[in-house]
Order: sequence, then structure tokens, then C-alpha cells
Amino acid sequence: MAGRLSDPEVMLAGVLEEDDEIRALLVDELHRQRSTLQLIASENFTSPAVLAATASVLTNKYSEGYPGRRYYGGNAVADEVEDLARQRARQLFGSEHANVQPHSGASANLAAYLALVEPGDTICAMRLDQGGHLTHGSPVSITGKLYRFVAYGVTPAAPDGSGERIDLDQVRDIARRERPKLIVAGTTAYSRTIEPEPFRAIADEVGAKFMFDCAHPAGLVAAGVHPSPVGVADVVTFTTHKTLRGPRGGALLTSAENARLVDGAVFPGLQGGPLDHVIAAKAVAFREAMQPSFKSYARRVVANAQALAGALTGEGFRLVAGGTDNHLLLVDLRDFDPELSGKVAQETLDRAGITCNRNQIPNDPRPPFVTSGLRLGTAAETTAGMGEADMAVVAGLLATALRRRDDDAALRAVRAEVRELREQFDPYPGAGRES
Ligand code: DSN
Repeated sequence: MAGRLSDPEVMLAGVLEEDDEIRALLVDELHRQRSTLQLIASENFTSPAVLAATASVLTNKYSEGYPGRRYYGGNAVADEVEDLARQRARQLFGSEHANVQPHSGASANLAAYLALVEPGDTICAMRLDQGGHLTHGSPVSITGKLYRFVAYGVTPAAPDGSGERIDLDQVRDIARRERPKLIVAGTTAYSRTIEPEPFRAIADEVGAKFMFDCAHPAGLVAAGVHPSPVGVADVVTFTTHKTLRGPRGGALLTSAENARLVDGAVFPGLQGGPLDHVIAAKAVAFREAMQPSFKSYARRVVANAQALAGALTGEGFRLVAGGTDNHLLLVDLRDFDPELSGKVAQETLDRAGITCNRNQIPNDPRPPFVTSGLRLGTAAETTAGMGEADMAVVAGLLATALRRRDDDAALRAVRAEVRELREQFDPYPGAGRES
């Protein structure tokens, strides 16, 4: 086998040689990622080192428990890996304690609830259709069935873009009226900075605990580009695969005082054996995020999002909250074309090689499966090397595709331009090009 294990070409073309079907599909996916634009706000391109750790022999190990207290033998290496991952997470975020075992952000959030409140307790969190997350109490999520959620949203839209901000007066009013045991901050479709302190003050006023779901801005927080909730919230949850650019997974940060409670909620409360290979990859990503180059990456992610926002506004789109402070934008399609739903826009853009997701906008008149919005993010394409000037090109291609959505030839032409642009910014330049 030629090459280094960290080379995706080796992983795809060499190691999987005997499984033609899966190998072909993985090569197809690599081809899709490098020939189309990746604008899903919760995605990124991990480094080959993160890919290598995720593909390592640690996937063979069972390690229920924590370092030094496992329920299986043979965990000397797994202990060191998890200790290193926890130590790096603590260092990166300046936290007293880290738990790196959650399989996902949803697991991390559920573990935080298990640690901080009892089933049936009241929790105050942001409504999904206002920018929150399924695990913030949606009735279709287990969280909405186990706990009594009372929801806050954003302020009304304003012509000058100053509206659609988290409505802290509403949070305070709800908290005073409902006396929740826990207040949750954190979003999946909110483009502005979230300051943790006002939530802390409201939680303290009503005797509630405070959890911050930092899944989306984790990389921006780690880089110091966004305010850190660590030390302000009782528990911070985050995912490692969005702006943080690590493997798919979750994690929690808390004080030394809450460490046992949080660890017990993750295991044995919620999960069995941890994914040791993913924990190794998280450790790799935490180290990468400590490098000076990651700070500059995070700044470029925001600059690119702002450049994309400016260019899309120029194309006639309205942006929810008037623009962005972070890695994502929420586009209200109605000004651009009242007939165009998020679903049709997403499907059209897929045909044009522009990958993104439809998303409800605050007070969306269309149902969640249809929507009037698109969510776009710059974390992945910034990793690939795109800059602010490229964002203007991206906005133009996106607008052309949506304007000419009934014209197959026009969409094919956009797709060809997308591919040409995309190929200038290969996230995996060493990988094979057999497809
Ligand atoms: N599904 C993630 C996102 O796209 O934001 C949140 O879990």
C-alpha cells in the first residue's frame, strides 16, 4: 500500500480495494464534495489527520466508563487518548472539565438535561422555527416529551435589519412567569452574536440553571472570535464537526463541581461504550483549533459570511436579522421571488451544484417541510480556501440558478461554472481523481 494512512487517496482507493461497492460510493462522495459548493452551515471539511484518526483501529475497542475506571480490560491506550482529548478540550475552551464521549450534539444536550433537571421540569429554550434546535423541546423530540418546555423567540423583523434578534425581554418575562429550572441559549439558524451574560442574569434572577448549546459557533468561540459561554453557563454543549472542523460528534464543558453529575449523565445515564476512534479524532481537532492558523480561519469564515450577505442583498434577497456576525446566513426568499419556496430553491440549487438546506424563517407562513428560507454557511468553503471575492461569485451563481430555475440549460451552465470555481479550491488535493 503506497502513501500515508492520512492520505484520503489511500483510504479510498487502497484500503477499500476489496469492497468495490462501498469504495465506489465513497469515491463518488469525495467527487461530490470537491465538484459542488458546500454551503450547509453545519458542515465542514476535516483535515486528513482527523479522517485518519476516525478511520483508526480504536473503532475496535470497548471502553465503557472513564479513564482509570473502565468496565473492560485493555484500555491503557484508550485512557490516554481520552485523557488527551479532555485535556485539550479544557485548554482550548478554558474549562475546568470536559466530557468528550457524546456521540452527537443531540446526545450532549440530552445529557445536559439529565444532569441539570428532572423529567417533568420546566425548561425555557428557543423555539425551533425561530432558530432553535429540535432538542430544545420540539414536541417531536424526546426532549419535548420528557420535559415541559416554554419557548422564546426573536423580536419582530424591522426594515432597517435591527429586528429578528433574540428577544431577551421575552426570555425574562417567560422566566419570571414560568420559573423554569433551566434556561437554554443556543441556536441552529441564528446569524447574530449570542452574549451569554444576559441569559445568566435572567437565570440567576429566577433561580434557574443555565445551559449554552454552542454547537454552531464552537469554532468561532474556540478562536476567540465570538464570546465564550464557558464559566458563564453551568453546562456548555457543543458539536465537534461544524465550525470546529473536527469529526462528527458532541462534547460537554462544565465546572469541576458539576463534573461527576455531567459524566454520570453521559455514561451510564445515556450512552454505553464511547466511540474511541472519534474521541481520538476530536483530540486531533482540538489541537488543530489551538494553532494560530485556526484563529485566522475563524476570522475569514465570518468575513466570508459577511461578504456573501452583502452580495446576496445586492441580488435582491432579504437576510433575516439584516446580515450576519457568524458563519451563517438565513435568507428570506420572499422578496427575491414570492413564489419561490425554500424546498424548490434547495432542489434547484442541488441541480446547479450548490449544496445548502431549506430552513424556516421566523414566523414562516410555509410549513417546515416547505419553508420560505435558505440557510447558508461559509465554514466549509473557507476551509477549502475561498475568500471574500469568491463569495460575490457564489452569490451571483446562486441568484442566476434561482432566477432561471425552469431553464435546464441555464442550470447546467451554472453547474459548470460552479465546478470550475470549486476545482480551484480542492479540500483534499492529495486524493485520487479516478471518478
Ligand atoms: N442538524 C444540525 C444543523 O444543521 O444545524 C443541528 O443539529
